[in-house]
Amino acid sequence: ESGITRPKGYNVSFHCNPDMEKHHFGMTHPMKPWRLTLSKSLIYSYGMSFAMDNYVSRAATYEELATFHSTDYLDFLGTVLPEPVPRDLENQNPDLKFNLGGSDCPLFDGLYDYCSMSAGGALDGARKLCSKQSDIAIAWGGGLHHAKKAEASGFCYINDIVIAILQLLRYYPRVLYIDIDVHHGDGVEEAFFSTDRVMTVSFHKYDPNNFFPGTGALDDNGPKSEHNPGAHHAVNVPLNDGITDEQYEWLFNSIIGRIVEKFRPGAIALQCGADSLAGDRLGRFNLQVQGHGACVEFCKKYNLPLILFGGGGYTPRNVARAWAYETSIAIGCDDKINSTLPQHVPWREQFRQDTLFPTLEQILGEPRVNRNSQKRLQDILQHVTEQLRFVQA
Ligand code: VJV
Ligand code: CA
Ligand code: ZN
Repeated sequence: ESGITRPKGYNVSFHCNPDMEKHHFGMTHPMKPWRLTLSKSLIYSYGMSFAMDNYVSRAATYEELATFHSTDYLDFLGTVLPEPVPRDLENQNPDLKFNLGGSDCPLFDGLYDYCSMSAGGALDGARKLCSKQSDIAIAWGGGLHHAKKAEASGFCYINDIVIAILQLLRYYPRVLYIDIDVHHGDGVEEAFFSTDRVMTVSFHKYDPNNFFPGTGALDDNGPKSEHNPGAHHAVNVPLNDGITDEQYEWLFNSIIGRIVEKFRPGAIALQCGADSLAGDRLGRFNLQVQGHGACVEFCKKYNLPLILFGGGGYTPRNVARAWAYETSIAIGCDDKINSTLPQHVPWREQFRQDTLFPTLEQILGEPRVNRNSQKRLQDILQHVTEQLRFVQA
């Protein structure tokens, strides 16, 4: 008895495929598709599946992948086989084709199936929005924002987000893309650099020499070449280590509020990378599950067709908490679920604490020093506000 009911006249579709989750990037690689299994186990244990339409994602077809990716790249991706790379050479292999086979983007068994399922879920979700069969679509297996037209990058091979947004653009004149992964959403930004029909906004840790991918400075706002309609349509929010829920929420709400008002999107695509949470293996922020979820809540309030993607997230117990909480926000049952984890959730010991909302002390022991001054955050908001003078709906 979970007490979770389906809201009338309001549909959330949930897209996943258990076959995707069994793939391995390698024993010690930080990207663990298994985190999707842990997330679902929490979502199902809370009884949320009864309040959603659940779909097993199919693999996207070659033609669907080719709406963004080059056929050269797809052909190679479809035929390469995992090849053990000698340990001492893996970081200095000089001629990786399409950046495939290094330590960030290794070749593994079933790679093409893994990628096409991730894209299939995202694309199905976008189609549910277009057909008005759902109000919010969820594809936690997607969100692979670094992949380029003909290049793998940062654990991402196929850019499911770009493919899903291209689908949304068939029905909606303008799409707003928001990216709260701790890394810069460079692949999505670049894909839509020359159109004014997509506005991309990424919040990320920025340190060009020490943090991947090194792009996404405040004044990188799209090529300002003479007749580029896409100029000014890339918003970048570069942040420092240790940002807190309170600061992030203020900045997120202020920036997204202004953008929605000016750009008037017909749909919102939100990448919910969970590596922006405190205690992430690769991340640097101090966000808690509540602060991360507040971004989803804020976007939902506009009552626009909304698609939620996964993305990064390298401490699986925190990823599962965030995506379970955000699923509850999408459904509208966040006020009904118990903050104590369900008694019978599989892998309960993985979670360490039995709460959905661990405190910073529980997560980190000692919080990370916050290197974001209020002055700097105000300057960022000021820059974005000025940038928006060049944007019209
Ligand atoms: O920083 C980098 C690139 C290097 C070269 C490769 N070495 C391993 C690391 C430095 C310059 N890559 C980043 C990529 C981050 C991708 C984030 C993806 C997302 O969250 O935005 C969306 C899904 C990086 N940071 C950390 C690592 N790579 C890393 C890779 C490993 C590893 C440990 C750390 C790969 C294999 C193994 N350990 C065994
Ligand atoms: Ca980001
Ligand atoms: Zn990331």
